[in-house]
Amino acid sequence: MTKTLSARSGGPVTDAVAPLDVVRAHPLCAETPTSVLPLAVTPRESVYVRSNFETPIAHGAWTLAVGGAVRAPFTLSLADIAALPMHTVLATMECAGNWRLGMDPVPTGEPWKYGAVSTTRWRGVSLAALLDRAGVHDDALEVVAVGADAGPCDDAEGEVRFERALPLEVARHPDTLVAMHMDGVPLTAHHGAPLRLLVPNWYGMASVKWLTALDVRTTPFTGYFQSKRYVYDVNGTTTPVTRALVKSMIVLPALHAETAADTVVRGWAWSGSGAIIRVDVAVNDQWHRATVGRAASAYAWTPFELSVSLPPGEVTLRSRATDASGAVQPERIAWNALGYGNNAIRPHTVRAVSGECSDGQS
Ligand SMILES: Nc1nc2c(c(=O)[nH]1)N[C@H]1C(S)=C(S)[C@@H](COP(=O)(O)O)O[C@H]1N2
Ligand SMILES: [Mo]
Repeated sequence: MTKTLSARSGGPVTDAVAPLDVVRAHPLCAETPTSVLPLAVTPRESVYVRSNFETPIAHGAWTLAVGGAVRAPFTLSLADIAALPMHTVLATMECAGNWRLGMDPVPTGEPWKYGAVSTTRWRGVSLAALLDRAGVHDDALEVVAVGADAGPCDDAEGEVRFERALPLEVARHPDTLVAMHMDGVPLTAHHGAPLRLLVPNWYGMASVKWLTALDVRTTPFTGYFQSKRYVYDVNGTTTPVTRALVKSMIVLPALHAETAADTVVRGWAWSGSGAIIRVDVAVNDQWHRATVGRAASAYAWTPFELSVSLPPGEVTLRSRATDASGAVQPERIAWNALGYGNNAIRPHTVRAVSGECSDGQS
């Protein structure tokens, strides 16, 4: 490969940050603001960002190398990739650390509230098509996606690169993309320009940004971001973080907002292990079955709503989603040291006011 890469250090964060809730500026970690969470498709500039290192800058032409346990390794330019058949996938993507702040005690790691989740359109080439062209060996197990970003990490020596393995059957799924576009325009730097993976149904860490290589392996990958991070660590026993756990989020009336007593509670539910088949909503501990709508795609969050008459004053709402695999959101999760996968039911308080003096859901 001809290019060399260096990390962007310091310097101003781009304009794209304004419509995000910044958790950390360097490297950029920023949530989708509460105000746009009611939208089915997240506005482009408000799609959450999670970067472990500064955004890498390419010197020279970007290339993607496909190799490892394959019959015919090859390297593609961006123009080569742009000439291949592409399709669009509308998908909800959530960071595995989303709602870490809701864990007790709060684990170390980025202090995410509930906005590290967005839904947007990704356009790219099927990873499967690239693997087929390379001719994957029969004994292959996984595909390691290599990012251009690297840097120092706690509990590791030297520079660590962002690399993650995907099981071969997930890598071969037709909607696992090597994406070039988000929401109809080329990827922005923060979202992985010029190339990234998009792995529907999996927590965000699988969707490797700034993709430079795909390395087919016959033995399990044990890199830093595979075995030391993005693992559920319960009393020292670790299991990898994979698919997004079933979850839901009330978005209207907004958290802490004043609302008319007669209102409609609305929200989103999603899961990486099956369609959402049921959502229940509690009003001060009294559970009701909500109406589940249609998701805009098989990988996008599903709307739910419940018409209610709230008692006046402070009201605690909760939502609980169930997916087709039978998975249900728990009241509490098993605490894990790195704070991943918090899909516990989250209390959502609002203030109900009766009749005329209300100004609705504003
Ligand atoms: N190369 C690289 N890819 C990466 C990351 C990273 O730090 N470096 N972060 C991952 C994590 S943890 C998440 S949640 C998603 C976030 O993608 P986004 O910033 O486009 O929302 O990117 C994933 N891909
Ligand atoms: Mo993440």
